[in-house]
Amino acid sequence: MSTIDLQALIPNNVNLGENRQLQRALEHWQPAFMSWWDEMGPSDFNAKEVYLRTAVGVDASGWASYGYTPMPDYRWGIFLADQEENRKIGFGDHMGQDVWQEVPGEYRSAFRRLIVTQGDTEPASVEQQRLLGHTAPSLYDLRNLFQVNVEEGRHLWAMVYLLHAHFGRDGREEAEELLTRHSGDADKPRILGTFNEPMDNWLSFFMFTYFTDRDGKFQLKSFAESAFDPLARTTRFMLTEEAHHMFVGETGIGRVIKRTLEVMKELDTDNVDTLRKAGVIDLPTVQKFMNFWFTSSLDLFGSEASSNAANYFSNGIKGRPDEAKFADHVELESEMIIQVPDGKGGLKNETISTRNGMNEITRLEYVKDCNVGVTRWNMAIKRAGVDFELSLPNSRFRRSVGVWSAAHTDPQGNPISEAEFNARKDEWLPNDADKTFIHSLMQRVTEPGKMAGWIAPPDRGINANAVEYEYVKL
Ligand code: BYC
Repeated sequence: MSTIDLQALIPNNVNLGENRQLQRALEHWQPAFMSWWDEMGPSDFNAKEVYLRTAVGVDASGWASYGYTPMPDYRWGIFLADQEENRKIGFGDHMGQDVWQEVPGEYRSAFRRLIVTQGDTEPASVEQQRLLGHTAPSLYDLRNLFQVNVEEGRHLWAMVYLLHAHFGRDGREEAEELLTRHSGDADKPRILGTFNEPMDNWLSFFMFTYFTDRDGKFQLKSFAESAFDPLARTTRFMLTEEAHHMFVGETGIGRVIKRTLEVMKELDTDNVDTLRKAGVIDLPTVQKFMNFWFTSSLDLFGSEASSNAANYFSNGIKGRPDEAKFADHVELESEMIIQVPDGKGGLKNETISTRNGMNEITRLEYVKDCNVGVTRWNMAIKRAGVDFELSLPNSRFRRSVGVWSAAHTDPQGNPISEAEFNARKDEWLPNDADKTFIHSLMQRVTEPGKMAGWIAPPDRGINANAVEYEYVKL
């Protein structure tokens, strides 16, 4: 087991104290991170005590401690999952060889690019969520928002550690750049599309933590297979924290639906205007927000056919999530079929090499996982006797990256003209009226245990505390 130094300026289990140069470089980056947190992190809550979980180790049975902390005092640390003895590369052309403790020169720029892309999303999400604290529907939700925020900050630390420890001067420069690009900035935006989308309401926050954090889960799982062992160990531990973020999304959407169903029953109606007047979010609007955030997150997997993805796989840089469950870990000759536009307003099958299709394989796994929550929400709707079913749109719908980015389809994935898409998009995606309505609901609730009218209370509190617990001392 690795030794954990919690007293150090930067808590860590990587023996940072024994590498003075690296320690100094990271201690130099730390004040820049703190300034970024002050300027771009949760607005106006830095002095408040928040009931937070802090990572203090990597032992599955007890890796976190809970207590009140002002967010700037959160102990952002560097934690890697324990090293596996004799770990071998599990896929690609180097299959069966020893994993690497240092980055091979020929793959340096690919690794750097991927670690920077991953690192960029972490602070981006904190920036997107910066103002949400002002309209939290309860103290419980406010605390969960801040928990997610500090942990995304820790995930940034995780990537910055790799950049500093393994990429020399250009790694240090990239680490600085991670604090200078900003979500939605016209001149220096974040790298990936979804992380520049504005997020000014809690329905979007729950959709983001359900759909976009789940992309994080699948990308981190792919890195957890990497032949570069420090990256694999770093991401394996990040996945432990990530689970709570998706829980926030799944239960958040579930509670919105539950509250709507209660009011539908009380008023005996499914009329959208009546429900909106009663202050709850009608199910068609939930569907529209789902359509938006799900499709945006689909783009994060990259193009269906990607030579980048093939190289990452062949070279052992990035595997498939849960690589062990696939039968063939080399995929040298194998092929798969994807659907592409036929150029005549329809679609056709195209055969590509499996290696080129790695992004699509990961995306398909992701869609399956997204459907688990949808099934659960639909069960609640059915139990309430309401005739409505939520569904994920087809993965050809509203794509900005990949083979479908130049085409238009309806949510079922049938190709349609651009004119038809534009004429009907208000039925499928949040329109101005929907957004204005959702905004009108965003009123802050600060009394412990009380919830805004549009969301049901959670089934239980955090860490065996009551829902009424004072999760943030305002
Ligand atoms: N937006 O060959 P392709 C998370 C670019 S979320 C804008 O298909 P590739 C989190 C692409 O960079 C997980 N651009 O791409 C969640 C490439 O550009 P260049 C984040 C995009 O390389 C919530 C070009 O299009 N982690 O952790 O096969 C809160 C051609 O694309 C987008 C990662 O993403 C896009 N959506 O695959 C907090 C893992 N998609 O080089 C955190 C690291 C693609 O031609 N990244 N492009 O200029 C990767 O593994 C890969 O870069 C991608 C793309 C899977 C994203």
